[in-house]
Amino acid sequence: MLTNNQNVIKWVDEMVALCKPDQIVWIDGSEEQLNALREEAISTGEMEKLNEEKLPGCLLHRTLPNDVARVEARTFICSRKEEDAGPTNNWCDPKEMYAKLTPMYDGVMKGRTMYVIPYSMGPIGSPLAKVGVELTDSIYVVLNMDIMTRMGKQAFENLGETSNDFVRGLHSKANIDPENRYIVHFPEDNTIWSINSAYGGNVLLGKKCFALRIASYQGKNEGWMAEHMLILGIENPQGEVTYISAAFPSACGKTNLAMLIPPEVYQKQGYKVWTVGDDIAWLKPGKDGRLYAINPENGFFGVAPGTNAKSNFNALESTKKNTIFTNVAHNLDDNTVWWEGLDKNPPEHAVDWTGKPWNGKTSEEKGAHPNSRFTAPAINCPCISPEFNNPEGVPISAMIFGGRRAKTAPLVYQSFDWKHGVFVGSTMASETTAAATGAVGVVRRDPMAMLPFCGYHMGDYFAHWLEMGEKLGDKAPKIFNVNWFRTDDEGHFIWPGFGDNMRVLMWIVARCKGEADAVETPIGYEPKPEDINIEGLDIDLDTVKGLLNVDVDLWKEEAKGIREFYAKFGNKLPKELMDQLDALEARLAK
Ligand code: OXD
Ligand code: MN
Repeated sequence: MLTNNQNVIKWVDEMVALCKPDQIVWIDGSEEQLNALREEAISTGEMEKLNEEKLPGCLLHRTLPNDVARVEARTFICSRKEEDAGPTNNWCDPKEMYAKLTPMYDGVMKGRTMYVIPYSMGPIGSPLAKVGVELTDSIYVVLNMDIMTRMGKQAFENLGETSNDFVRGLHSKANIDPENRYIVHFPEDNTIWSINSAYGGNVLLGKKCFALRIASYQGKNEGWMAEHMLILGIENPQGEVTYISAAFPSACGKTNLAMLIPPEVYQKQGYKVWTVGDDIAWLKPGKDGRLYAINPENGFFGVAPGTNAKSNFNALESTKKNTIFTNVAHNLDDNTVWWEGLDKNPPEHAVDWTGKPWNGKTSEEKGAHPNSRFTAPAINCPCISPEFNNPEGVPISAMIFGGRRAKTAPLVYQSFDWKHGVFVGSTMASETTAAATGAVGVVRRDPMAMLPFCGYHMGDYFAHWLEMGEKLGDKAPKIFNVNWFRTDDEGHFIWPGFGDNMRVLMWIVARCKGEADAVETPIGYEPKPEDINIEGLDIDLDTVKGLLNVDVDLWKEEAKGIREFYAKFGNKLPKELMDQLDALEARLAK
């Protein structure tokens, strides 16, 4: 046992009595213990050791084909009152859910070892950090949690001997039975139960389950925010850094933006970009009244396909050592890994993500699953921020929302004020692409990119955003919306994206510093086209004008769509947001 905290000990005892493992191993986080677990996982075939020269310390793992992604349909928020979960979450009465799951956990770890993982979300000792304990029967989970969190004894030291403020996570692979797979949150009990999955997003309970679903609920009660946001810093040639956080729905390039490489025009002048986080931000007002953010995670759980030296050099570099690869192709020629979009040279002698022999030169099938992942330590990232471990976090000057919109949303606009910014975030949307199943071009609303991750009623969540704005007053970050994905009539992206997105961020930074003008439109403030720097790009000023165009007819349709969406929230929708919608419609009608 690594702690004298009776709350922890009592709960672990109860869960042991329920799951009946053969053995209990408390994870202290020492390299010695972790190495023994790596060896054990390699010896049983759970993990494969990769080329020690090319990928030192790296491991490969495959999950079952029925277990490759988060399962939103089987994810529950079990608050006591149904209305506290709201219309966007699956809900079940907590008593009923405990009664249903308890028999499934009964004896589930017979013949297995239970690992007790203490971890901190956020730097140890940070006033913004929180402790969790995950019980699991999976070595894969232990090794991933080691990368993604501050794991081990130190987390218990942070908790202290008497505190009860830790998140209780119980995970069992059980039989990886998709019919009995459950990812369940009991926000009022600080508890997460996950069963019958071994896929990262469902089982690394510190990430989406704790750091977003449970933490968003805690943040509402405790006066802070847990958001699905990347955090980056832009350093100017004078050495001043401006921090920005940004929320995009899954698969809209958060990791790419977080790690962007400045275009040459800015590099020449001495600008730098620093990554603080690529997925989750915890934000709290600091002593000076500004909003400070930490990245509660300690690594990146990134999507592998499409990651290459051009699309995201820094992410690729991050995966060169001490990384776990899940569901990518295994190159047997040199015992390395490959995924679609890595390079134009797929291996001929390989094993695909399902474990079958695979020839990348001739096969029609994909070598890596589209949701295959790398779990990479943040310290591997060449542009990791020097403030990454700062317990106080970094002050946020701007918050950005965005999604994939072919025509409606312009390249960038700024909200009129915080309230209007909350409106913009609450109406965030993406259009489905051909990559997803179902119809193309359908608008999916995903407020603040939190639709699958908000642990309580989204109407209350919007109200919490509005309250935070009241509290922050004129120190509140400025709120912007971006859209990298406008297309021309042939469906081609107009804006180059990737590193060139920095050109848009530079206008945002200038706005925060009061150094750039803006034009007022019915939807918000826009840059003058000439204020977007296009030096060295293949596009001209007219193209920028086009990218900034606000099509009033499309926006009238958009407003109708928002009204329909808002109806879902009933009387929990803050009146301020309905007022914002009315005001938008009035401006469009002028
Ligand atoms: C993720 C997601 O894995 O948002 O980060 O789905
Ligand atoms: Mn995410």
